Order: sequence, then structure tokens, then C-alpha cells
Amino acid sequence: MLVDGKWEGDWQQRSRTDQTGRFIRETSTFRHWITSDGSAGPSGDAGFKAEPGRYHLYVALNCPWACRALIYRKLKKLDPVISLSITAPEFTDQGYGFREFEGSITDPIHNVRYVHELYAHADPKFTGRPTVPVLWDKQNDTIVNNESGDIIRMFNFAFDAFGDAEIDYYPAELRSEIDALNDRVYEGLNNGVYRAGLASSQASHEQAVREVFECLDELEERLEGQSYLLGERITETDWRVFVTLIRFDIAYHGLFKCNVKHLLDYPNLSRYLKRLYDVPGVAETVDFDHIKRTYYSIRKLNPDGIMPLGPLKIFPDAD
Ligand SMILES: N[C@@H](CCC(=O)N[C@@H](CS)C(=O)NCC(=O)O)C(=O)O
Repeated sequence: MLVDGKWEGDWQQRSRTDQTGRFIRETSTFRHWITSDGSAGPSGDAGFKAEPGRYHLYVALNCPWACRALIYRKLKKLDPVISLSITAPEFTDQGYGFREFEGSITDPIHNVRYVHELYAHADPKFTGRPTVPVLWDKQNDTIVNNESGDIIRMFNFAFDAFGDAEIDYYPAELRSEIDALNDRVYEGLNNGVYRAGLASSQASHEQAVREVFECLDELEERLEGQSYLLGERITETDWRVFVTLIRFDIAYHGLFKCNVKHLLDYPNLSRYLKRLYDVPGVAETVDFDHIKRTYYSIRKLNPDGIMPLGPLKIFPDAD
């Protein structure tokens, strides 16, 4: 992690569990908000106006949080407006880094080697775990925001003068339902798989795995007779769920030991997964090779770095 802007220790060895062995997620610390006119958003300071070419997104393709932002950038047609860097598909001793690799894009702004250098650049006194996604402001030379939940909301609205204003994944009439279901799937699924995989005690692992499968059971039932989680239109919650489901059989079933069932054992969920994957543009944000390589590079969980051959099948056979 960074301590006062300097990298300390070995990323792989850092423990992030409490005394009971429960995984603790880092809190996002940069919370400025881009708005269409540069006024202050729900958090952070004013002065971050939506402008083409001004902002840069840093992602890792294994990371479900970062890939939420990547999906929005693609579907809201913001790729010509917001430039992109993609980390190399492994965790190094200093966390995520950049190098030439198929599907990766190095950093054109500061040419940094590691993501932590971006944090130290933005805040020379930064202490904490640097994470992706990072949304960078080239004009003020700083991080706008490193919380995917905020970034997708900004991408949904702030750049409508430049992207596809027709698409709205957070429509006013569904907001309270979306917010409630987001909380449920964050705890049970998005963060649930991490609590299962990175637990350091048997009890906290088992508890998390049970919660993951309870959540999947609930979602399976909810999808009975409807195409998406809130009916017939795609909402923000679907993209939040999609990014975890698409990694489930590849990474969470094996490496994170969420192996009570495969996702393919859920007929509604696996058809739903394919339906979302088939939305034009989405497949371009999913790189199965990066997902597998990066997760299986977590040495604490896979000391010899052995990569599994499977799964051979992610999606159900066509009906
Ligand atoms: N709250 C953040 C979470 C992001 C996050 O935890 N990203 C992971 C990758 S999946 C990360 O960068 N981990 C690096 C580390 O923990 O050292 C968000 O949703 O944007």
C-alpha cells in the first residue's frame, strides 16, 4: 500500500481482513463529480466540467468495478470523448501496473509503471490501497474519482452533449428500486464473492459463500418471466450484476471457492448473462484471458501461479 505517497511492502502479502478473518474493502477517497456545466455534483468540489478529451479512465480488465465504468463508456458512446488505459493482466509486487501486452494500453499521460504512482501524483501524502477504476482529469492533473458507483452515474448523465443521450440506465421512476437492489447485490454478490475468496478464516468464508448463493437464488427467481432485474428495460443494476456474473465460473467458482454451484446451473441467470453480453459493444469490454490471468496471479490464493484450463463453456446452449 501507499504510506505518505510512498509504496511500502509487497502487494501480495498485504492482509486486508479483520480479526475474525472477514475481508475489508478499501474506501474510495477521491469523490469529485463531473457535471455538464462544471457545477458541484452530489460529492466533491465544483470545477469538473464534462468536456471531450479532458478525462482519462484507467481500468483493469479483470476488475468488475472498473469494467462497470468501461461498459458505460462504451454504451454511452463515450470512447471518442474519454481516453483509456488498461493495466497488464497481473498483480505485481506493487499491485496493478502497465506494460506492453495484448489487450493492455499503457499510460499516455505520465507514462507511469504502476497505478499507485497515479495516486501519489494526485496526492503526494496519499495513504491507502490504490485501486481501479481511476478517472483522471488531464486539465487539473489529478484524480476526479475512484469509485465506480459514482463514475457510472456521471457517465450516465454528464456527457450527454457528446455521447448517446437516449440511453438512461438510472431513470427517475426506477431510482428507489435500483438503489435498493444495488445495496442487496453489492453485499450478497459483488462484494460477497470477494468476502468469500479473500476471507482468512473458515467461518467468514462459509458465511460469505452462503450469502453469495442466497443472492444468486433470489436473482434467479426474480428473472422468472422477465428479461432484466427490474422488468423489460436494462438498468444500472443489471450492469452491476453482469460484471460479477461474467467472472463467476472463470474466477469466483474456482479461485474464490464459490463452488456450491456453477453459474451455468442457473438457467435464468445464465440466459440473462448471455442477453447482456450480446448487447452491442459489451463483448468488447470482456477479456476472458485478462480476467483469468489477473485473478490467478493472486499469489496468496495461488502460490505457484498455475492457470486452470477451463471452464470451456460460459454461456448456455442457444434455446
Ligand atoms: N470501491 C471501488 C472498489 C475498486 C476495487 O476494489 N478494485 C480492485 C480490483 S477488482 C483493486 O483495484 N484492487 C487493488 C488492491 O486492492 O490492491 C469501486 O467500486 O470503484
